[in-house]
Amino acid sequence: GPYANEPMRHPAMKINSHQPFNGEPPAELLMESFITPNDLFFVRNHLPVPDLDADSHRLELFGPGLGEPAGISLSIDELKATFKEHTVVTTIQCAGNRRAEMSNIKQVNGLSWDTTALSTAKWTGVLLSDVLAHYGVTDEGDLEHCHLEGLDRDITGQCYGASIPLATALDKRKDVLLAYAMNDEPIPRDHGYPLRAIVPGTVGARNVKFLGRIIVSEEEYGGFWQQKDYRGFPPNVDYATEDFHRYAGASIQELPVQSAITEPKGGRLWPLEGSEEVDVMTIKGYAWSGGGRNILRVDVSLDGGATWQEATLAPEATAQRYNRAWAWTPWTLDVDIDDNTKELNIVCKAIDSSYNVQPDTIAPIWNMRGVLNNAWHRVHVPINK
Ligand code: MTE
Ligand code: MO
Repeated sequence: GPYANEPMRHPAMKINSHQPFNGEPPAELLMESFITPNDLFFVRNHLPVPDLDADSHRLELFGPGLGEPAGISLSIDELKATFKEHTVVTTIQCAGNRRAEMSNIKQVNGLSWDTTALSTAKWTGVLLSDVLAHYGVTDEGDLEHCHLEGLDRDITGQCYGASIPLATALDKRKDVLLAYAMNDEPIPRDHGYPLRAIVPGTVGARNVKFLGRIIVSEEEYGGFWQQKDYRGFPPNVDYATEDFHRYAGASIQELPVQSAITEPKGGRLWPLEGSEEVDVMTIKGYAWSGGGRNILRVDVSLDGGATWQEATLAPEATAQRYNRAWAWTPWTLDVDIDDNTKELNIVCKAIDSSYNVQPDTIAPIWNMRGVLNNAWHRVHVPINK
């Protein structure tokens, strides 16, 4: 069948679907390093993983300026030979990250991701802005969109594809990459071998893997995942009232500010059996915002949001340039646990460089697709000392 030739996966991945393969790493392993090892990077596939070859791979470009109507065709070696190499450390987050919590409010449609449908890698490739500038592509006139098409296909031949604003593609400070390496290795098959679009600060869905075609256009990409999925819906629209034509909200591009607690785990007695340290709890988590917006602060509450303390932010994160903070911000907070503490209601919320804040509850941002859950993350931890 179509899934006969899938790559090997790390046995620790929590599998949300087998065919296509979708998995997220255990939170404790994910938080062990700023850069996620390739085999622990979450995987979100809509289709079977194609069997491609870097040596014979061609990237085709179409649209005004790009050799219309025949287009331009480039090998990966030609890309490397013609354009300057560029490296970006960026976090990719799926729009469905933290969907499981949203489905507790009311049923949603989609994979049940916990808090780790995001990962961080160092990507190397060439800047899409350099490639487009080389051929004289500008966003003058009515050109507004840049389509990115993958070479993974369903049984009817339909491929995965998406589009980003042409303004994003053209802006060299947005660091959009045509990447051929992930953490200094050829990109693993699950993550887009041999070529992938990296669109920092933008929802995972637009970071098109197995990249085969780029089309500059007046129109947004017409494919299913651009038109019918990865769009926002209001909380009053559910599958009973759904009308895609009327309610097709704008496509999701740059993501909102996000944070989550990764340790301790909610509902599990603390300290864990066999722990030596019973007086200090180290709370760990991550924060991240779209559009390159830096994380200015992470506030943590132990009492459900009544009082707050400031978490310590990872230095690799705070060193990122202003509004080019493509990578996440891991954070920690050590708290003293005295013998009278019977439980903690831990909450976190992050503030980004636009002073955007996270909504305190999920219900007002509930949507039938279960995307964009960035409400305060809450874990209840019973204490047993
Ligand atoms: N690109 C292709 N060609 N096919 C896909 O299924 N999934 C998208 C995006 N790019 C997808 C794709 C989605 S929804 C996400 S969240 C990211 O890839 C996930 O990237 P990863 O699997 O490397 O974590
Ligand atoms: Mo996604």
